[in-house]
Amino acid sequence: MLGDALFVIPERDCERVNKVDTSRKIVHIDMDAFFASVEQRDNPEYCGLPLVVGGNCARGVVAAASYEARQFGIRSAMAMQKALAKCPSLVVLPPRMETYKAVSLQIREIFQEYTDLVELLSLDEAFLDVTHNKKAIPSASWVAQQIRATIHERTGLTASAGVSFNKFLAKVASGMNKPNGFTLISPEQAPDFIAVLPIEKFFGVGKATADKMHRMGIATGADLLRYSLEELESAFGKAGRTYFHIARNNDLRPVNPDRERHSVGTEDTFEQDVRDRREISNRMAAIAHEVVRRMERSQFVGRTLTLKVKFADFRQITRSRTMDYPIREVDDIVAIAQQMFAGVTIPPKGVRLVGMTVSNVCRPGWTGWRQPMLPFFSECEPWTNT
Ligand code: TTP
Ligand code: MG
Ligand code: MG
Repeated sequence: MLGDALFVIPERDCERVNKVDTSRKIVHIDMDAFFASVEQRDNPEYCGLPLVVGGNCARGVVAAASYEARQFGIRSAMAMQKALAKCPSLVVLPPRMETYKAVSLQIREIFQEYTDLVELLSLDEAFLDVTHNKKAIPSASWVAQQIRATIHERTGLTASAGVSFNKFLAKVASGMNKPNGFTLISPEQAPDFIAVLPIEKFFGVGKATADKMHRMGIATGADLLRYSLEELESAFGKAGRTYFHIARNNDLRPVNPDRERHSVGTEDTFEQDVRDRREISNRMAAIAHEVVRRMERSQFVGRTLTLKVKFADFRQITRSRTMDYPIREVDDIVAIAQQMFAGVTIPPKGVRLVGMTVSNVCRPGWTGWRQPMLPFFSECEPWTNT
């Protein structure tokens, strides 16, 4: 019950029930089996195998389970011992948070190519509001599909997307055809969709609330509709109001963009592929100027420089270096980038694009990612693989 109380939609974000706002276009994107998929990508020998990321010790917990592991009934937050009992051949890997954070930055950059209205919920998911998108784009569904394709192209990982007119529906939608799925819930479909939706899938309904609802004869959205606002409030407190409005598709919570920038960068696609190393260095200086201009504009200072080089055959490499001081100067960026570039072999057909990004923000008060993590790191040394 305690956890459930956190999920209350503020009163201002619910509307009078006879005036449902269906005008917004909200996209929710969530990576599939995130930590586990990154491990399968980086260790191809584990592709297709039941695999979990988490603590492999007596008190370890599963953080992420591959879809193959889920066929054995293994889920996030399950005790590792229980998971191993369900599938003795389970591959258990320790988390590599730095790698997951790097992928998270990559997908965040992709989201921001479509809109500034991006609200990150955790390392692997975000809401986007594309109602008033500046780019001339055909539809929110198109944006969602483009983002999924770009994520796959740049990271080798799959994501699922949901599109609807409010946050609740968009998030439920993205979970409906996982993995690698896409679901649109239109204003016309929403009432029927909510009517059959099990209450376990409702915003903020945990096990205790679900049990109580079942005792009250509430199993689906349609059942919720039979209860008045007063009845639900008296049974569930403020959360009752949320259930009342969600059942009527009233969820006006705005997408709150995360104002904290995590990186500043730019890239240059050359008009013609370039083979000459000196010519590329000159282009790098121009890119560095632009990066510094953007950093100054957004008052951003970071410690990591990432150089991206795309070759004529579209192969792409990235090199990163983290300094023990804030990177602010054009000369600094050029020097670091050139050091990294010195180790890159230019193929005969040349380079198509160079990009530079400064990340690893050094602003005071930065508190890092908000991903709520389970305590699977502690007490779990040393690692042993099964
Ligand atoms: P989720 O998006 O909830 O799950 P997922 O990406 O593993 O699988 P799905 O395809 O169902 O979306 O969480 C993202 C990552 O966050 C997950 O890979 C590992 C981490 N995580 C935890 O560390 N603890 C948890 O309890 C959960 C749920 C996730
Ligand atoms: Mg996920
Ligand atoms: Mg998620």
